[in-house]
Amino acid sequence: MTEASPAPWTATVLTLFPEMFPGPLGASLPGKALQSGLWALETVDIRDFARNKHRTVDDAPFGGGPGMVMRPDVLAAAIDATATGGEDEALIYLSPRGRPLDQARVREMSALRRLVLVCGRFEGVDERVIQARGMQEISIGDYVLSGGEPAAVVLIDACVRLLPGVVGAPEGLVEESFETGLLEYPHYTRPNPWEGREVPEVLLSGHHEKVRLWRREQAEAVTRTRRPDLWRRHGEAPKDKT
Ligand code: 4FV
Repeated sequence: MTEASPAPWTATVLTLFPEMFPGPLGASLPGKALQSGLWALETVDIRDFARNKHRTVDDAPFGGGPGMVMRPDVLAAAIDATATGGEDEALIYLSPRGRPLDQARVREMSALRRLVLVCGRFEGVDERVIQARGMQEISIGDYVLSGGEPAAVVLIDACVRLLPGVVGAPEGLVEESFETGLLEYPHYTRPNPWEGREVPEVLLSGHHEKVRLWRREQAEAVTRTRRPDLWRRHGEAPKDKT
């Protein structure tokens, strides 16, 4: 009697628009990995937990103001039917008020067993359910989306590509942007020249150490100019990390 293989890394999305999934996650790298069972995607329709015959999931904001707010009771019922609260599981609410998403956080979440992702709509969700259920708020950027679903797709895509067996060349994962705390060096391929533009000579030299050093200099230069915040953090990082 073969014991069942453990469930793969799973993303469970609580949304009012389950038809939005898998969407982009069903194509290319995440799509192939989904087909071959390297990860799993579940959707839960929050409206299935509405309590009245009109299946209402939102209501007017206390204190007045524009728009609507997602009801705490309906969302809590959906969360309670889905989340296990296990320590290898994270309950996340995507929101502009959240902690900015970065590669370190992505790495942590790709190492868990399961993510339960709550996608808000309207003006957002009632604050009490965020507190009562201990949701971790994560933001993908300082702008306002029409819903949390696109943010959930971004987060899941970033995690899935770090899962074992998903990317063909895992060595490529270690030297990419943010893994080294730096932005990535520039890339070139054929044709050379292109529109009269030459590829940097060193990349044609076959001298691996010279290439590695040039790429290093390029990564530092572009980080210094475009992301002084990252460059400062990089400067503070313990030397062996760099
Ligand atoms: C968002 C973000 C975001 C706010 C109101 C959904 C929208 C609507 N989520 N990073 N930026 N969410 O704009 O994660 O409910």
